[in-house]
Amino acid sequence: QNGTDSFNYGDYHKLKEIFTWLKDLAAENPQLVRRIKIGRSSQGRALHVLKFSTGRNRPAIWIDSGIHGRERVAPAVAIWIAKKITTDYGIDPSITSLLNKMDIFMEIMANPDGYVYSWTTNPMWRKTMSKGPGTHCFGVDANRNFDANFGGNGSSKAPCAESYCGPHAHSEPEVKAIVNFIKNHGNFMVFITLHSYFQRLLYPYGHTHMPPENFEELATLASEAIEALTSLYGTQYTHGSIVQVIGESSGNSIDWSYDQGIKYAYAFELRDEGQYGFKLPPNQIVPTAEETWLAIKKIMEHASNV
Ligand code: ING
Ligand code: ZN
Repeated sequence: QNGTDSFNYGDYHKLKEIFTWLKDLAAENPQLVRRIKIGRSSQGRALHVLKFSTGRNRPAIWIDSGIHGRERVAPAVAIWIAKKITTDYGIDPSITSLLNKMDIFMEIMANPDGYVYSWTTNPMWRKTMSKGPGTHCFGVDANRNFDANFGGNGSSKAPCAESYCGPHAHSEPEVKAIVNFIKNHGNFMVFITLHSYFQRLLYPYGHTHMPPENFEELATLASEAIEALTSLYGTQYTHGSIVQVIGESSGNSIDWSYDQGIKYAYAFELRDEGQYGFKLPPNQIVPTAEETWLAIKKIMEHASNV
């Protein structure tokens, strides 16, 4: 095989193929990319992070995808972006100067168990695959499991619910791995999480109607990011705080990361607006990735210049 060059970026892939791709990308770019294992899922699968770095002790950017099993386009977009970083470093002035100042960490498969279950058994599966006592239902909504008003409005305490927050904050090893990694690192400036769908760019808060301290800055930067995104194919996005746009949602990752001091915390809900929903046709993967990359670069550039 030809490693990551022969990978089909215009299609969805099983976990096994993605894990091979992760390994290949690091092996092909030893100067730039390292693969780090930050933990294991409930079912024992590795939680891998790709580290893009050209120096020591740098402030960092976090990008995760796949925290919800069925949102297949999110990891597909992240895979394209990771490859793009390796091909454009040294060529594209924006990513080159960024990587000369900051590191990028990408956790492409944040919920590998849920991803596998959505391939094998239930294409609409969102949650993790952890099992708790006293119920036949399984799985926790990892994006309600963070310690940010855990268990509050917009999450459910019922184990069978889609938005089940779990027995306690950070009960999910997938969540705990992110929390530990970010805390131990201590110098993340940007936290981006990729979801689908609805074409939205969201920022804190989801657990309170109180605006965060730099709300104006977050909103202005979001509109610039969207403008860049739309410029490519005309895809329309809306932006706003989570409470404004989708209502209360306690225990989510961007509220948690913002309260850790990461002042640029954003969630993308990628294409489309509902025509195909979670089953976005594969021929939209690369265009979605290309436009999203322009928005992500705007956010990273801003953070690197403050
Ligand atoms: N949407 C996200 C969800 O978890 C979100 C929206 C993102 C809420 C970030 C809070 C924080 O509900 C999807 N489709 O998962
Ligand atoms: Zn999601």
